[in-house]
Amino acid sequence: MGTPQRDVKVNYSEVQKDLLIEKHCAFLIGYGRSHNTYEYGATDYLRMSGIYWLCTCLDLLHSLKLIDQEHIIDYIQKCYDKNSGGYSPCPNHDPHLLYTLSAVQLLVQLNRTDLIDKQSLCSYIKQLQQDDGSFIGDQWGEIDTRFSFCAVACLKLIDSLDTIDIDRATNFIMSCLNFDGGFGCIPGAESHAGQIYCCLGFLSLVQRLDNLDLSTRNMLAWWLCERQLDKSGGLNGRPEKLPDVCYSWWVLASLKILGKIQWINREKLSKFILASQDDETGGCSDRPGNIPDPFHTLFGIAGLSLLNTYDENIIRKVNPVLCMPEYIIQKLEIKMQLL
Ligand code: GRG
Repeated sequence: MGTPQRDVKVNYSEVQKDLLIEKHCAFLIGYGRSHNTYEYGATDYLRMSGIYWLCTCLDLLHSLKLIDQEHIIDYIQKCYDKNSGGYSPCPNHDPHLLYTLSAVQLLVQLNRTDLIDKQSLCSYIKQLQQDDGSFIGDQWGEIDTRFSFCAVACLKLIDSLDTIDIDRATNFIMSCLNFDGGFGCIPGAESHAGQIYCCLGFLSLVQRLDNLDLSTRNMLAWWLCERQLDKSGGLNGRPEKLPDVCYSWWVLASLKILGKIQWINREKLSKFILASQDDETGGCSDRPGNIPDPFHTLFGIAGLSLLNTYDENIIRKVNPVLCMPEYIIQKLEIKMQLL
């Protein structure tokens, strides 16, 4: 008998089994409007990404038309820092690669790429690349494979990948590969499903997945499918951690890139995501019974999209690398590598 897994107990005979589309849309729209709550004030530092989670989820649910798009475009413009060429999470904060990607994704999604100053954006991203190929997120110098992903995702969306040194950037990503087949945030750091998504997404966007040999791909896919917990059916982000709905995205998208999504028990995971919906307020939380938020709502719905649990008329197909509706990626003819 193996070591017991850390897991949560879900009473599947009592939890929600239907997808609460209308409630989720109302939850997301309401979240964007509740400006005088404590949560709103306390989340300034990530607002641009919050708007991306909210809009992408609404778009996947065929409901982007329900929000005031002009208001969002106006907000993004206020977060543009013309001195650097990057975007900040909210006005008067410093620009950062994380929020620059969210801003670019939003402008692409809202069909307003005409507002992007491509040249300044490219030079902003270029000056964040270090000699070892890694990227710092902003002027304060933190290095993380998340930022490598953000850099290439932004550049890919504006068709300017040749701005940076791809060979060196790829070498840095490969230097973060661990003995277990996973990737961490810097060389030698513990494998984590979120970082694995960033590194595989990076390799997919620059079409260098061939850097991973067959045995590494299989070991990594095995590590990823071991994230599914027997009892709850939810996924965790690394061994000995509790399941969390957001890993339905980071793990599944990684498996999709590796061509191994069928290694997950689809039915059990769908049930876990549905059980994490709040049937009073709408929205999904990290695990059943907790408080919902737009982050877990997007990654729950996007996970269901990857699992093909629902027809495309209900949940649109999501692109597994950029986490944007597939119809947009196809319209832009953006090519990426999937195994
Ligand atoms: C376009 C979808 C998209 C993403 C942009 C920012 C980024 C690129 C990716 C983030 C990847 C990542 C690191 C996700 C993990 C997020 C998370 C829930 C971290 C929590 O980590 P811990 O250690 O939690 O607090 P665990 O679950 O390990 O206990």
